[in-house]
Amino acid sequence: MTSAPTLQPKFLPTRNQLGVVAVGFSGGQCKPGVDAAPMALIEAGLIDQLKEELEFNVTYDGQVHAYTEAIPTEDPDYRNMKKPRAVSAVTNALSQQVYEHSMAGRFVLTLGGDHSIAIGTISGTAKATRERLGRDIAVIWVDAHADINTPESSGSGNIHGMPVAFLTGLAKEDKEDTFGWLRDEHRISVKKLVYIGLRDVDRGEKKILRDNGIKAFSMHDIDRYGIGKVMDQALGWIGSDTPIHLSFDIDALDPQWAPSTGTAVRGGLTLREGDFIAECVAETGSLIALDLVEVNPSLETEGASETVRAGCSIVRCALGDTLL
Ligand SMILES: [Mn+2]
Repeated sequence: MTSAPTLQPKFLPTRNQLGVVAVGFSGGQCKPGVDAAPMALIEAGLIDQLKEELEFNVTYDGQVHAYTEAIPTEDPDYRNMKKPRAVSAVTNALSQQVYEHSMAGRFVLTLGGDHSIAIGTISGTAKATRERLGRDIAVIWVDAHADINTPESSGSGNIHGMPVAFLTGLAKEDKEDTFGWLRDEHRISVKKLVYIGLRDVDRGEKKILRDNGIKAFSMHDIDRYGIGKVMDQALGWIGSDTPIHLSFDIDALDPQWAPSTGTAVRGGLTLREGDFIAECVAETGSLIALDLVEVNPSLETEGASETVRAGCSIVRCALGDTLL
């Protein structure tokens, strides 16, 4: 297919060290099946492609983590959150795994799982990057949704709609067993957060985005400027000297390309626009971690393999695959 990427990463000691974490967790929302995504992506050949075509040296423990031992039997709603202790415990454990890969100088690829897991992945790279490089990370959040509800502003109580609020500190933690483990070293600044692909944002979230001056490129911006200019602006906002964590929700893509996902919204990115975002971020040489979340192979029979295929393509593009 293509030759191995030639880009030299700026914030990793070597080009080709990759840590993979497979997270089979669906407790941040209500639909079962998203926990099967890592295995579907791996069975579609993703890790083999990364090894063979992109020449990555992969560190992967061979397990899809469900963290069943960390999930409490009793988990009543708390401050409107559903399964708060389960999501807190899982993301805490995941944060440590991602931190260890990142401290070892590996690019960290996390295969979700629902988007609540980003509380674990981003907190892990934020902490490791502060310790390893003394630097704050930037986050590019590609999604139909802003996922920035606080427990109080959320209508559903599903925590996969809240990860950005916890990561930025906009949602306050007040108990040790419900995200009380999140410390300043785990957090990200609202100034270093950029959204791309938004089109289903709650009223309360719009206010949060406005009040905090958060940079967001909706589908309207993509229609107006085209994805090329939007990426120039998004990456310009972050600057060329900041490590980037890319958190990619497959529902950013239009359901035409990725129908098998829990909260599909029409009017989304084309397959190429999704790949292009990943290619542009890869070209910066600043990317240190990637999440691919919300692929749910059980929701569609025919659309599932297409959705998995789209997910694999985005991961390959973010890891340096190019068309020529
Ligand atoms: Mn999301």
